[in-house]
Amino acid sequence: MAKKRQERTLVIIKPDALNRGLAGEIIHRFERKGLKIVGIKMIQLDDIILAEHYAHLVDQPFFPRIAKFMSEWPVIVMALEGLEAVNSVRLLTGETLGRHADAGTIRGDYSMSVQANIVHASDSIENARKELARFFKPEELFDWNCLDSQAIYAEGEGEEDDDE
Ligand code: IDP
Ligand code: MG
Repeated sequence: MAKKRQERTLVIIKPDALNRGLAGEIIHRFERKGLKIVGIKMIQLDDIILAEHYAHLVDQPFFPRIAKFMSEWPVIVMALEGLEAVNSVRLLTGETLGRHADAGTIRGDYSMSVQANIVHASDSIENARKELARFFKPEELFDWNCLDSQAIYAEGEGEEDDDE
């Protein structure tokens, strides 16, 4: 099997989570999993960045509602790092429609909605790279050595070919 590498991925804590006082719980879930926060800030999105970010949805009839929802309040953007972080964060996030998402996932535990579904998470390594560049300046992302990483991973994990 191919080498597993440290990846970075983008999470957006959406306005419904902020309005419901869930931001801390969401951040806590990612931290407890063992994902490393390498960037975090509050920003207000506008129509231009939302049209880019949701380019795959701009022609959908519900797009104006999403754009209004996502720009009416601030959001928290987060960059998370870990081995196979893109997939790991998607698994923690759960499927798009909150009321169908598996219990135990963030959307499954906190959302009943398709639009108000608590978080955005990048869906591929390529999109994570683009989305991180869209929302963070290089100097806002930090390379730091987390002391806990020796407990989170086995020695050498991710450095050698993994044949599981
Ligand atoms: P994802 O967030 O699970 O990756 P996408 O299909 O990329 O799902 O959609 C992006 C966001 O657009 C969703 O998280 C959701 O907030 C919103 N959205 C997707 N489909 C619908 C819909 O049918 N109605 C309203 N909002 C939607
Ligand atoms: Mg998506």
